[in-house]
Amino acid sequence: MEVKTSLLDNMIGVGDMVLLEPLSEDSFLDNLKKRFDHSEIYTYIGSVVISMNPYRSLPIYTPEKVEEYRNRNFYELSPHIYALADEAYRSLRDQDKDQCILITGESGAGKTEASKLVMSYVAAVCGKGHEVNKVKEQLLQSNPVLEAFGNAKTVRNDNSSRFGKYMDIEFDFKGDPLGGVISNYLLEKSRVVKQPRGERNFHVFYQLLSGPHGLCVTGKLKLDRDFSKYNYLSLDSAAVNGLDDAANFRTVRNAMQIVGFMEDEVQSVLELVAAVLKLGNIEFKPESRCNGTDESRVKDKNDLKEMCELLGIEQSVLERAFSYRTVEAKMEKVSTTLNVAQAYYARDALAKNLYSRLFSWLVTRINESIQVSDAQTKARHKVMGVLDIYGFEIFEDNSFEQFIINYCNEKLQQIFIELTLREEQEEYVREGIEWTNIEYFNNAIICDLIENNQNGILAMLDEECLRPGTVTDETFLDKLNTICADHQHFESRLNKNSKFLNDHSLPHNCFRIQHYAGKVLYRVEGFVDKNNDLLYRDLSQAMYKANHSLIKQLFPEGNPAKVNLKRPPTAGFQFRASVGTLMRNLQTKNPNYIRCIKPNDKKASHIFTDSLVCHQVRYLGLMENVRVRRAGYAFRQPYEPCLERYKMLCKRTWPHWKGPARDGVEVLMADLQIPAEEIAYGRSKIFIRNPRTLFFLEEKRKQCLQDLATLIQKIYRGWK
Ligand code: AD9
Ligand code: MG
Repeated sequence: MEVKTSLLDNMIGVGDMVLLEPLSEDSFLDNLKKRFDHSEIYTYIGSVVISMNPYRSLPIYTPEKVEEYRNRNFYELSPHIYALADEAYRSLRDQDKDQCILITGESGAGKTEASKLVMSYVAAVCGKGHEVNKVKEQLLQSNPVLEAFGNAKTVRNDNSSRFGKYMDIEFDFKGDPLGGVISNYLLEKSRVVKQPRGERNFHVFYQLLSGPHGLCVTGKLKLDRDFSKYNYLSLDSAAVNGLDDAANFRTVRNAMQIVGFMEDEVQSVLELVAAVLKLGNIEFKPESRCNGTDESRVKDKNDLKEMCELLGIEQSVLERAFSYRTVEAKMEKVSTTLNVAQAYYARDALAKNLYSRLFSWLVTRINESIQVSDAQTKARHKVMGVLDIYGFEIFEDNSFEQFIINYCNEKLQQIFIELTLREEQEEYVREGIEWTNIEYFNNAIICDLIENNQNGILAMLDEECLRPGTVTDETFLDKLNTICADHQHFESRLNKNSKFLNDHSLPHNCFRIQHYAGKVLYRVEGFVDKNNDLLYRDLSQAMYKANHSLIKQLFPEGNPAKVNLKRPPTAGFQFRASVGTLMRNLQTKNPNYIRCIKPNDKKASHIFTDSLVCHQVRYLGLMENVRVRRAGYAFRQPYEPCLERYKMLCKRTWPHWKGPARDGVEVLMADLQIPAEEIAYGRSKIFIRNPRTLFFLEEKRKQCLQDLATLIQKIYRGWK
């Protein structure tokens, strides 16, 4: 039987880690390696799918494969992401259970590819017809658009998502897709103005410069094809092997059209992208004033002129905003001058804001196209959410962004713990099945350290950002040191009583958090600034005045009628709120997990670096996951469907069993001589300890169906 060869073949390791004998970290890694060496990139832990990045295209995503996995049970075929997608989709369609697919793993592990595989599988197996196909196409084509604007080449991944994405796909009662809603999380906007060595800016900049001559060079955009002409494009890695920017640009434009962007909208978007490039080329020089201070002046006005022409901005207004800043004090407006450093700061802040607001606008615009109509919303519909979000990050230099990303991962781990581990245990209690408690680390304490409303790190950062007087990253760190000093997951040297006083791996300008995935050292420099995320009002007003409808929309706070608006919420506050919403959303759904693992740091196929994989296995909590699964029962099913499926295997239950389904199942199992220790009878479900027992039942059933078919054929021939 196929099941046996795929899940239990010694040559290629076991397909379900629950079956691993003996279980240890070494045998776990060994099994992954064995399978990886045989191009078996998927392995289960019960219903969780581990996905190893093969770094090469494998022939396992063909339409034939889709057919193979369609309507089949999880254990029937060898492990595959399609099995998970099929299970989730059928459970949504047939049992009315909203689903979410949670994909985690570190950068380059294959999350985005996995999310696209799930989406394309579901698109292939769900409804047909002109309207439905249009919806599917729009949902799928939103990917290249968002990837062009939100992905970039990094040292870890040539197509790294620099934003988090959650997409709810909505279906009608028949399981046909109606539309969707995308939420985006924290675009890494600092990349717009500066990229680490060996990395690129967002793909779209290079794509546009590689676009048709008439569009980017001679047309309104007046761009130079030479990447090195632009300050915001890093010089050392502009061209990436295997990335065809020109071809990708065509794909993106085509995708924008399918998603429903109008030609003039596409043009506006490209104007904005071009404007960011030109903005980066504006440079400043000091001009001495009689009081001995320096005031900033734009050096060469050509780029400024071109940028202003492109966006319909009055040149003198923007020029002034790079030399002066209006501060309001006690209802009075005071103009202060900007020095050169401040002017560069203002320029970069404007570029980051322009780009990140454009990105959010794109998401909103895509949502307008793919959203489900009011009438459809009112009708009963079902939802499948797909979460593709940055994995845990531990770099040499960790800043505000890593802090926020790791916070998000703590929250996801918490959901994982809550839903998988705790639910598992609670189900046994509910079903009245004996269960020895498994100890597991609950990371709620770390989430609390970060997000507690009163004394959490984010709340204290906000307090510091809103406090009048001189606020610096150091004053923020001081505050942390006094308030968090005793927290068992917080480490810092500044506090006199700190037990880390002599820990020289912990510099003075840093704090360290012991995350569930490991210790991370955060440098506080930039925390206050990034959390504040302020744009000088003169700049937002200059943007609002633009004779360009898109720019105007992006800077509503520049409207002079709204000057007295309250300060916008901080970046940390917004992120915490959106993560909170996301968690509440996920908690209402049935979770399906894909845990992605990167086999090596070289983006190479066929290389399996043990230490790297081991690290990921640890911080994804996979060993814990297997332990819980093994301590309990690998498979469970309510009595009715179980009896219905297997009743043909026993004369006493076939064709009809009169009486409670549970009694029928007991009779059936006794008749098949399934050992008592293999089975537990819960209040509403049967629990099967080992998947092998399930294989045995499935095999028997298949045999029985074959015998029956042969018999029917014989009878039929006899009649003829
Ligand atoms: V990041 O956090 O966005 O930086 P991801 O999303 O985890 O990261 P991604 O899905 O982009 O990683 O995968 C990285 C690269 O690995 C892809 O561009 C592919 O070249 C390669 N990859 C990943 N999964 C597969 C696969 N199933 N088959 C073939 C794959 N190649
Ligand atoms: Mg990605």
